[in-house]
Amino acid sequence: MDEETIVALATPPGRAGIAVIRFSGRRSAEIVRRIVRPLPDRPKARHSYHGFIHDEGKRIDECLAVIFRAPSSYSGEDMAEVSLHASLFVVAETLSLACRCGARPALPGEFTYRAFRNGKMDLLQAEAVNELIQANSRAGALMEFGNLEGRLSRAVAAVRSALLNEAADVESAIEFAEDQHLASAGNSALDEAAASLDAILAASRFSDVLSRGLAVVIAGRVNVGKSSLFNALLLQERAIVSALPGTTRDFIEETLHLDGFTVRVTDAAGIRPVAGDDIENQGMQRSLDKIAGADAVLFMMDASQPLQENDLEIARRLGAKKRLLLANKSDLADERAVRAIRDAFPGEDVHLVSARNGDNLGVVSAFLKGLLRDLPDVSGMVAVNLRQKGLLQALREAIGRVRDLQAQQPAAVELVAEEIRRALRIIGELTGEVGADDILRGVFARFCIGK
Ligand SMILES: Nc1nc2c(ncn2[C@@H]2O[C@H](COP(=O)(O)OP(=O)(O)OP(=O)(O)O)[C@@H](O)[C@H]2O)c(=O)[nH]1
Ligand SMILES: [Mg+2]
Repeated sequence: MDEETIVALATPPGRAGIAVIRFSGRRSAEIVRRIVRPLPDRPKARHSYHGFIHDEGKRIDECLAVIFRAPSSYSGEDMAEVSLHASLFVVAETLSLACRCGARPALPGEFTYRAFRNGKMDLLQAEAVNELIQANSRAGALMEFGNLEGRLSRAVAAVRSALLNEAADVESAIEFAEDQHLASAGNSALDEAAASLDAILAASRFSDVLSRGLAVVIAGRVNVGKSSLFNALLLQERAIVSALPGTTRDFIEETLHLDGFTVRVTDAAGIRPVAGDDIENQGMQRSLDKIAGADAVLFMMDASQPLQENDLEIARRLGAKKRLLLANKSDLADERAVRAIRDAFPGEDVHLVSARNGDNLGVVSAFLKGLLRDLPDVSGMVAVNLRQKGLLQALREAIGRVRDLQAQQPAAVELVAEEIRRALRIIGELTGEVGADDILRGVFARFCIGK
């Protein structure tokens, strides 16, 4: 398959200043020379040539072309990049022209897959390319770039070398029947490996938050002003606000960027015990689901009206979620209502705000920033995705079994050797050295086309 030359748009489809069309494979330069003129017979590598895209003798756009020669390219193969105007029509025409000249449209992730096959990067680094593109926070992006530069690969390589050393000792113990030697051998390297895996796994909880962003839901009974707060946070009239209870029927989700993090804010349908109709009921169920999946809740009550049993019922449903208590409509605040709210939440701060006027809404951004500050400093952490996490856990367990078996008297050397081989196989799966094709396909299918 690597014999074929592939082509794809590497920039997002749409109208923009420029678009980049990328080629990989032996015929890259030849195909580009047929499309882009003038180009010399043997273009210099990594040199930017100015020219025009020609379709059957007609110039259709002006462009810059760069040729790369194997192995000094992203994929490790001969490659080319053509930058042209990001016009939907010119890009489509250039791609079809490239295909008529012998290129084939690339599959998702195929450029990176080739880089992996050609040894430019291991599977962990290839995955980091995609995770970096998808990262939803500055910190997450930095962690992924760390992996692209080999941070996770190096951590795994250290575990591998500890295992290989151990394997050598075990083999010689088997050969010379020296059980004692094995049992007494210091195993600090394996213990260090286990500790480093523990640290990576402990941090993986946070890499999850970093990659998907922090999820925050605005919850409360109908008509308290949830959508008004949502709009105020987004600085736009996104959700419909009205005096009619039950205005918001489905949830609306938007993202905010705060201190380099993505916060996904959800405006949920108001929750009330006897719902107006089936649509509203479904909306309420979705609200409850959203609350269950949230990292924190902005719980809103109405300072202008007596506290209702329903308010308390919803508060109970929040369980142990991190929450900010808001008493909205401070401009119409009723003293007794506010006192009742405060009494209902002893030991917790209740903030009087006005979503409509913007009064005191600073407490909301302070709360969100507080949540982000609670995240640990990630600069020293290693990002892991779900696939990697499962394998790292299995690896950690295998090392635990090795240590347990070694502690037995007499040490079960054959079993230890078997367990070490198992651990090494897991490492091979992590880095992609042993990989069933479907695992590889699954990993690269998550990429976008052109990467
Ligand atoms: N006086 C005053 N009215 C407000 C304030 N915030 C919201 N309102 C009004 O309260 C009514 C309900 O506001 P929404 O934001 O639609 O309330 P909601 O909680 O999203 O309502 P549902 O979607 O029906 O659950 C509207 O008439 C708003 O203008 C406020 O701070 N002060
Ligand atoms: Mg609403």
